[in-house]
Amino acid sequence: SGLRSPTAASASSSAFADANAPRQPFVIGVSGGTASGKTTVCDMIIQQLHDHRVVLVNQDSFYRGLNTEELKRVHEYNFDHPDAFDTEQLLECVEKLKSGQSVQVPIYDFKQHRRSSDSFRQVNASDVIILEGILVFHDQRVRNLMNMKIFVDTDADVRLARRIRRDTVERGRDVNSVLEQYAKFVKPAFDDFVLPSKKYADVIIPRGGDNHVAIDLIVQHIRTKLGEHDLCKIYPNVYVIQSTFQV
Ligand code: UZR
Ligand code: MG
Repeated sequence: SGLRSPTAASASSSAFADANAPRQPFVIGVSGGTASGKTTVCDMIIQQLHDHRVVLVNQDSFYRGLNTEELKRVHEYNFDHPDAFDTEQLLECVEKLKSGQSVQVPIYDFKQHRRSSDSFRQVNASDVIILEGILVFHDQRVRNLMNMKIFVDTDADVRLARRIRRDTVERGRDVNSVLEQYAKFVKPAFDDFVLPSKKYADVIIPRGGDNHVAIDLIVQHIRTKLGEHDLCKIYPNVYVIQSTFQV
């Protein structure tokens, strides 16, 4: 007969692994150049998935705090280089969330270039984890934790315009320093590290948060994926039979 115990059936079919085991969260990576609309895309996805538990983890939170020497020469510090982030800590954090544990995410201050020494943000287990940042596709180990990778593709002039507005209004900079930093670090690092990581994306969204069609499609896909797991939970046998065909 086609019926087998869930454990036997799942031996070679990881997607339908033990139906009684707690399901793993669906991890989405959202990358793209600075001020491309990553956060907006994430917010729109979260809004549309209001009936699920979704958490957003920003790579920015894992910026290493600058020491006194680095702070003195902050204009020479490259915030757009992969080494500016504590990737080991980010990795550990996402691994924990994926296994259903809650984590403490650091709080980074863009004005002081420092981490808060005494406070963290508690992030709890959830159905969907969104990992957002300019370089979230850079490290292979982090990439491997993702079930879906989205690259937000917005023209460089649009991004620079937004970046100027955001850094002067929200991050306490003056226009000259923003432009200088852009030419010296942001643009070269985009060309060297961010753009080459676009090839890992499953989906590329042109025009960022303005692209409602793309966001609808992505949300539909996530819902389908979450729905599969729900079905698996409610009617374990349906998948036991299916997975024997797959073997
Ligand atoms: P998004 N960044 C700062 O400007 N200051 C900091 O203390 C830390 C980071 C910038 C960083 C990068 N670079 O371009 C941007 N610079 O934050 C990434 N220069 O943020 O993904 O929201 O654009
Ligand atoms: Mg952002």
